[in-house]
Amino acid sequence: MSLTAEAKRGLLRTMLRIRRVQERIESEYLKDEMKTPVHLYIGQEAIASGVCATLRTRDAINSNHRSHGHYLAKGGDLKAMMAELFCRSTGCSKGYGGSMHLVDVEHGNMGTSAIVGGGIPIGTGLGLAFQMQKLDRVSVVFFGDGAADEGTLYESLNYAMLKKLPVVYVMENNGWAVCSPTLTRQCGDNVFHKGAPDRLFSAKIDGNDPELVYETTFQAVERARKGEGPSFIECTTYRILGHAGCVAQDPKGYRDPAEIEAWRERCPVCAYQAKLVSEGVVDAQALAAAEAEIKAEIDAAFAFARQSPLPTAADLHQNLFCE
Ligand SMILES: Cc1ncc(C[n+]2csc(CCOP(=O)(O)OP(=O)(O)O)c2C)c(N)n1
Repeated sequence: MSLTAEAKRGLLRTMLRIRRVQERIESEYLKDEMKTPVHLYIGQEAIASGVCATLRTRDAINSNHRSHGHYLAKGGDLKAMMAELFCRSTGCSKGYGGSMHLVDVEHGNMGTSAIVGGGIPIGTGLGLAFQMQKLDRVSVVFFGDGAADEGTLYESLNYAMLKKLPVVYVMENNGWAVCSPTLTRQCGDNVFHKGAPDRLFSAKIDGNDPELVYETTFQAVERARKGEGPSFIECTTYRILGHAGCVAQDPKGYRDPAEIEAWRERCPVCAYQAKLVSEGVVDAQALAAAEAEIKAEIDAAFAFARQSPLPTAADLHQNLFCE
């Protein structure tokens, strides 16, 4: 499955847009206008971009606390996302959810859970619903290596394999869960790396390579659409910034600065940009135009969020579920 030049430009544009949005949030966070914790996605952009480029609007994704990249790559509206971070009633969750609860059902952003591992059974259930309703839709679940320590993954995978559900499990192994490195929590390679030829397609790939992420996910999604069951894709990557908040708020000290520097040098956005320039797929003029467009979009989204009304006290009684 080789990508066209247009598809490659699309991948780069998605990655660049996510990166610039994250940088702007980071730079404005200490103003304390966004009354929500934020978990930034800088360094992991190739995963959301590569995976979501294989999906149709009606396909579903389920994600976690670090969800800005997933939401945007799946077609979520930036204005509604920023309004949500500013806790405004125009937000994608009407200001009830904040950064960790982005929803946009129209584009298949079915929800995000701040409970680590919580989205995995929900995404599995969506796959079951699609199968039972005979819908040609695929469910993708994004989760971190920390969530892979949770029992929900194993229960969900077992059930998805048993029922051959159209679910793609995307584990983003960024090396850390808050301050704990992966290898102090997991004994080497996960058992699912071996897969099971007739029940589970499994791959461990470089999550900083957007084309590899695209190609691998494409296979998994095709398989799901044909009724051949679930897939497990582990993408190795790195969280460049702190676990939550902006740089100034990161406790530091738990990671070797040399490790961070080495991964900064492998920045997926810079590397892909350089690759596409060397292939003649983009040039400096096109890149400058994309940067200008993205900046204008971000300016407009921040202005929209700031000008939007806060929810009112009466809104507290809306959207409640009670029998
Ligand atoms: C069930 C549960 N346990 C603990 C937490 C606290 N917590 C929030 S994020 C996080 C780390 C998650 O790590 P990972 O899944 O690797 O995602 P990453 O933050 O690295 O993207 C933890 C432990 C939580 N929210 N839910």
